[in-house]
Amino acid sequence: MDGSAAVPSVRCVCRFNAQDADDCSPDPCSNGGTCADRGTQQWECSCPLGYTGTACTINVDDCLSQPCGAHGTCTDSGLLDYSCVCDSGYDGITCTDDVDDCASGPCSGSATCIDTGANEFSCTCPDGYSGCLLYTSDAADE
Ligand SMILES: [Ca+2]
Ligand SMILES: [Ca+2]
Ligand SMILES: [Ca+2]
Repeated sequence: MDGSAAVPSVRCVCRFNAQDADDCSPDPCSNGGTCADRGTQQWECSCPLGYTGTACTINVDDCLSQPCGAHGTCTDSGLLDYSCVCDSGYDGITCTDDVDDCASGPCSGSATCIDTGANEFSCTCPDGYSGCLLYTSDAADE
């Protein structure tokens, strides 16, 4: 005789709350982001282009990729847009165009102008001429 009463077999079945709350209601995503419920108090926003952050509240810095290059200053101008202010001597949407410093005809009539860089040009005299050079970029304002 072992003295013990028969112990009923007990099985405890634990369950997670099957009714996991909908973490997308109310919608935590801003600016048109799409919410996905990822479990218990977890959610994920898929942000539209131009926005980032866990709730899509951050306006992406459109200057991060340095779209204005080495010769421009970029300003984020809103959603998926930026503007470039070019350094002196450069032009174009992305400031990659070296301004033609000979366009204004800075050399005297018989001299040939050569654009030598940003805000730089030089005038060369044709063979046989001397003293034709009237202006240089040093003398010209700008
Ligand atoms: Ca949930
Ligand atoms: Ca932006
Ligand atoms: Ca130039």
